[in-house]
Amino acid sequence: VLALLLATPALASTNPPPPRPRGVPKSKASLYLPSPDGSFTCLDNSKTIPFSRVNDDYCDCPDGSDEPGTSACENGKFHCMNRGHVPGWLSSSRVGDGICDYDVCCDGSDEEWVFPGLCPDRCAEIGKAAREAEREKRRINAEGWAEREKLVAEAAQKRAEVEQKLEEARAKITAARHREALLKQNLDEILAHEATIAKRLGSGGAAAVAQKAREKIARYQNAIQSLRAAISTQRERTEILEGILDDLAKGYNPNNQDMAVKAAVVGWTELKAALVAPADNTDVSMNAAEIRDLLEEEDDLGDVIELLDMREVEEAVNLLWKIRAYLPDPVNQYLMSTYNTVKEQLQQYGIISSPASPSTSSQDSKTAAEARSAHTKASQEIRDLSAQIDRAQKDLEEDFGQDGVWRALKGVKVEVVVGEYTYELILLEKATQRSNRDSTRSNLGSFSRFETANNGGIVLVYERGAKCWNGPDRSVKVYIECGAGAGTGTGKEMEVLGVVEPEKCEYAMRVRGPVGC
Ligand code: MAN
Repeated sequence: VLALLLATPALASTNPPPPRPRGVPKSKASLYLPSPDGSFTCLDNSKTIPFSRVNDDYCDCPDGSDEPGTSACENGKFHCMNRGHVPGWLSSSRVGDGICDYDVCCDGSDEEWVFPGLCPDRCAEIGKAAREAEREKRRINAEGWAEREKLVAEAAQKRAEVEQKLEEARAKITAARHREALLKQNLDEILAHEATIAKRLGSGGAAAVAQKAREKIARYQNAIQSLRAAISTQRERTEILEGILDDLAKGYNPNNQDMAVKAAVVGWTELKAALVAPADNTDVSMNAAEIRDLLEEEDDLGDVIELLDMREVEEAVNLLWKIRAYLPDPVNQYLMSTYNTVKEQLQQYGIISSPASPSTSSQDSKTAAEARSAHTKASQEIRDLSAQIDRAQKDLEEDFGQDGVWRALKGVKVEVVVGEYTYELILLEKATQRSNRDSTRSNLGSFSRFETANNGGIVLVYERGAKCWNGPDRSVKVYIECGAGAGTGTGKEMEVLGVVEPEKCEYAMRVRGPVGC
């Protein structure tokens, strides 16, 4: 017995291994050896049965392990070796049912024991095709990965551009805020200044100021009048004296040797030669002291003149409105109706524009209007820059997937015709279904998020599309697969492999592109 025991290992190495029950892989062969007492223990250790009941077409073990090669156990699994291809596991129900399950058991072993010859071994051919498909898949993957790198670089470039724009906008907004503050201050100063003038005109009474101006003008006129009279008297006197001197120069006797007369004649002759004849209309300078007094007098005339200078036609109208406050009612009514009629006619003929621009206060003078417009522009610039900053910040916070690669594809359009519809996918934005018959469009939803598919792939989820009649809002799940993409034009990076509608108004799309790698 001892010798026999010692010899056993040697025997085992030379003898062929004991036959495995049908449907058991080599890796589990040791579990299907009869025990010394000829029994078999279910693989879940729940039961021990006589070994003869393995593969007897009756299910004993709760885990189905006693029937690896028959269809007796519901939860059993049949192993096929598939030499020349990869081994497969077929669920027991498909064993010995008269159907060749080449998709799992290319060697036909699932039927061989019941229907010998029904399913000849096709593993050589199926294995070769599978290996070719695998090679093709790897090639597509490699291509996809290479393209993906380019997309990642493109996405990084785009991100850098957004960051730069953000930085620029931030720098600009600081300067713009400063400018806006200065323009606001300028506008406020102008408005305050004009308000003071208007108030002075208002409280003192425009009529009173006008009266003052009239009085002042009358005083100027009187002053000029009296100066003119004085000048005229002086001129007459001068003419008489010049006549006397001329007579003396012509009629005197030089032989008399009267030195006084001679000196007078010589002096006059020289002076006359040097004098320029006065123009008739020259107003000789006014009484300087009187004019200075008039100008230095403290009053509102300067303000009136300033105001009239500042305000052009419209402003003159504004002034008119202020004056209206001091006019008696009947005059006011007449003025109003005339004003309105003229205004309407002018508008009708397009001579003046009808509605006042909302940003300009109708009370603004030209200077104030310009200051207000400059300030409004500066405020608008701040709003624009602020919107730019918001957009850039939001963009930088957005989820663009791993390496931010999707940034390169946001907004890219991918289209495919399937049956009676054309499906249009705007990556990370929206999806549409268009009828090829009448071009009516259904909104299939807006991009809401990334999801991970069961196989680990990326899924784009589009939701809240047009409501389906008697159904949900339309939505699409886009399953992305790895590959270079073979589309053309925009979206050439992506290729739509198929669109289905597994549930009413719930669509599933398969798209291949580098972003799926
Ligand atoms: C349209 C399309 C279809 C959808 C039906 C539901 O015809 O959007 O895809 O199934 O509406 O009524």
